[in-house]
Amino acid sequence: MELTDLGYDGWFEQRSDSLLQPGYSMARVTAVDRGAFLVRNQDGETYAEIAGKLRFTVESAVDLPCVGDWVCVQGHASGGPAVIHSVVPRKTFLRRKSPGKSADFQMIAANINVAFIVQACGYDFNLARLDRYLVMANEGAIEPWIILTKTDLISPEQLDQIIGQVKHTRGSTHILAISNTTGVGLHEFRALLVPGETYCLLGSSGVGKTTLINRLIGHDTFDTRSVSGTGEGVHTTARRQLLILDSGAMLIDTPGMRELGLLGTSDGLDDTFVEIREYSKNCRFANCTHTEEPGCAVLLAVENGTLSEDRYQSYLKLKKEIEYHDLSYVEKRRKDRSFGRFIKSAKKSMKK
Ligand SMILES: Nc1nc2c(ncn2[C@@H]2O[C@H](COP(=O)(O)OP(=O)(O)OP(=O)(O)O)[C@@H](O)[C@H]2O)c(=O)[nH]1
Ligand SMILES: [Mg+2]
Ligand SMILES: [Zn+2]
Repeated sequence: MELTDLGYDGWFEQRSDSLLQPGYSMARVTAVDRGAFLVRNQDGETYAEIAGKLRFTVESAVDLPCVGDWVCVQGHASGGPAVIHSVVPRKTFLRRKSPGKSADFQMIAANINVAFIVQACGYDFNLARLDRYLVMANEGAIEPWIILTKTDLISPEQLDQIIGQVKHTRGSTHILAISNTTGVGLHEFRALLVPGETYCLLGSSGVGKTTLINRLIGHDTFDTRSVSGTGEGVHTTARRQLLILDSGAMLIDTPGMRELGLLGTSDGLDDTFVEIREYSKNCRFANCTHTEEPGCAVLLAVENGTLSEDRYQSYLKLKKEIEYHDLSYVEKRRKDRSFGRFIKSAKKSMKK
């Protein structure tokens, strides 16, 4: 297996040249589990650790390797753990805000071509949550596909209705309905996967992400667990890992995300609500917030029914959330800096 089979190309080569030192080699991160890594290159897969220097110089957790990253390693063929010295810039990424008050981000995966946003028909299907994932994919420059699973649990009419709902309001997004149980749609799903490209499965716990992978591989390699009707249960998949299918396509399984109330910057928002961006060009004020301004073309579209109320509310909610987090991020940085200055001057006065 060559590096190109793992997705390495000129884009990464250009950006890794200056990072490679004698004795280093390129490898791709295939699994991350609480600070332990698996990396793979033409010589195979091995455990890896982060070099102390890398750990202590990163400014934020997002600068540490995540699954899908290209990294420069030392001692890949040594038999012991390889040492990761640097992370090559990411072509695309999936990230979210860290849970809790901190304004930092958490990387989910990097260098993904397509994100499969998985929702189970029935209890799990939720347009607002879908939008969150779409924003996340768009922000990271990743093409999203919506995969509806468990179609065997609903009637064909119900399925038509769900698909109609998605197409009507999120028209441009690709959608595929499957059942891991009956096998419907699996052939079409397989046909989407291109050798050498990387795909990521995203979605709540219990929607059937790992089951889908097991179906593709043809045997139950990875643990799955049944869930109650409401989807309540424990996470089955505990770590993020990249698998290489026989076809040569790569798939990243992720643990289900319980709460996705934590989005990144507003970059992804406009690309997700394209029609709102279009309407807003006709708002009277350039800085219109589309909430109360006179001459707001977005409000007008809601009023005359060309923009659905639910879509508009979804937009407002996500916009508010993103702005809140953006602000807290800027504030945090400012505080960090002034704290740094405080430490410095304290040290100086101690020396005196
Ligand atoms: N009826 C039906 N059940 C399914 C389908 N796909 C998966 N399941 C069942 O749903 C349960 C959860 O599936 P998993 O594959 O573990 O779900 P997951 O998305 O990987 O969950 P996490 O790893 O916790 O994020 C299992 O009991 C599966 O057998 C499907 O298409 N139809
Ligand atoms: Mg799973
Ligand atoms: Zn407006």
